[in-house]
Amino acid sequence: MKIEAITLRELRMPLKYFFETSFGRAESRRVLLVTAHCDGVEGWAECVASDAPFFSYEWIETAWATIRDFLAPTLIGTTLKNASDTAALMSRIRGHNMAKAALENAVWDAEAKQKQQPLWKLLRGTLREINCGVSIGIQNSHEQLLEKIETELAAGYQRIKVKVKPGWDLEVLTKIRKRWPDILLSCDANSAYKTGELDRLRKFDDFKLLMIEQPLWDDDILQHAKLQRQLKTSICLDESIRQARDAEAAIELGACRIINIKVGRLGGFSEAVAVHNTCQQHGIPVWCGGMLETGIGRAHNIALSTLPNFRLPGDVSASKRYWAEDIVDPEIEVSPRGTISVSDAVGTGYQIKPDLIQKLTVRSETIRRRGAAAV
Ligand code: OSB
Ligand code: MG
Repeated sequence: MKIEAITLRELRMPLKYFFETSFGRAESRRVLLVTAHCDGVEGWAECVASDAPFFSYEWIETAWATIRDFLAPTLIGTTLKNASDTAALMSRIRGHNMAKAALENAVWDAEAKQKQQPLWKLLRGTLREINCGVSIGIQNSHEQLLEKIETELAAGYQRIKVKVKPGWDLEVLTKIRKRWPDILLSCDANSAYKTGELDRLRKFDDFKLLMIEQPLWDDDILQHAKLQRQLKTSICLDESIRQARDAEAAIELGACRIINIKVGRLGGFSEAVAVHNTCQQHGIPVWCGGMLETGIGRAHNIALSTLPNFRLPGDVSASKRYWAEDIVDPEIEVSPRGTISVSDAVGTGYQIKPDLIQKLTVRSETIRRRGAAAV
């Protein structure tokens, strides 16, 4: 498989409803799409870097520049046996996992199309139906959050995750549990707490949560291990796990009992599979996280979620929760049982909509063998 060129596109897409985490509110997304042109086949992927460096240091501009100036040039002109070979070629560039993931995943998509196989099979998935939960942001009022939860439960979602931060936590969780004593419920702090807040964090044990996701610093493992010993509630790590070695360290230190796998945060499908396998060997269940993706990233999350250790419902939910019109056909739909059935079609089973993508594109650039050329 020869990589001939890489196209970058930035789209602007308004979110149907704002999404607020402990680090701020998003009303729209700048979406970075990557196309790998390989032997007449086009592989597509989405870079999950956000509009601002809050979730991690990466954001749209660093991803674009790093792909254009460093990552794409290491791949263009090379002939690969498998998509997973891209990871070694890009390893000289330190960090920038979301940028790397977009390239690697675009090549996986191309490989699946070239081999006329479903992507999930190429990834050695086994599950034919994946279990879905939702992540619900911080709202303007407690009542608004309760209403949202009611809507999502009625739609069939199997697990509700709410975002928390100091001041939007114990009181609202009390109200949720009072109304729904038995639902599968978890929370995500996105690093909003410090070790000095142990008394507050211990109160989370009253809510029978499936997990508390990333309570402490985004780059920490040791303090999470100390905290896990003080809590009954299972800690799940998201931001802290950037590669399989981090998962190994976290498991060995007892920093978490569950791990969230995000293919963008981990630098691509091959490292995501490695984290999955490490967790499986140690009896740690994983689930697939989300980054407010369009259908392109969402379709990749679905393929990954077919691996057997994805034992908990993921943040993989329907297109219509985020977008007035998604950029794939069919849109991602969730059954009334809160599941997505995985297609046997070649690639992801979701086709891109070129006209809509063209309409939403605000800039694009194709990188070829000799330097970059604007399109
Ligand atoms: O921490 O899981 C997170 C969205 C943006 C950044 C970080 C996170 C999230 C979510 C949304 O929780 C999950 C989704 O895509 O539905
Ligand atoms: Mg998270």
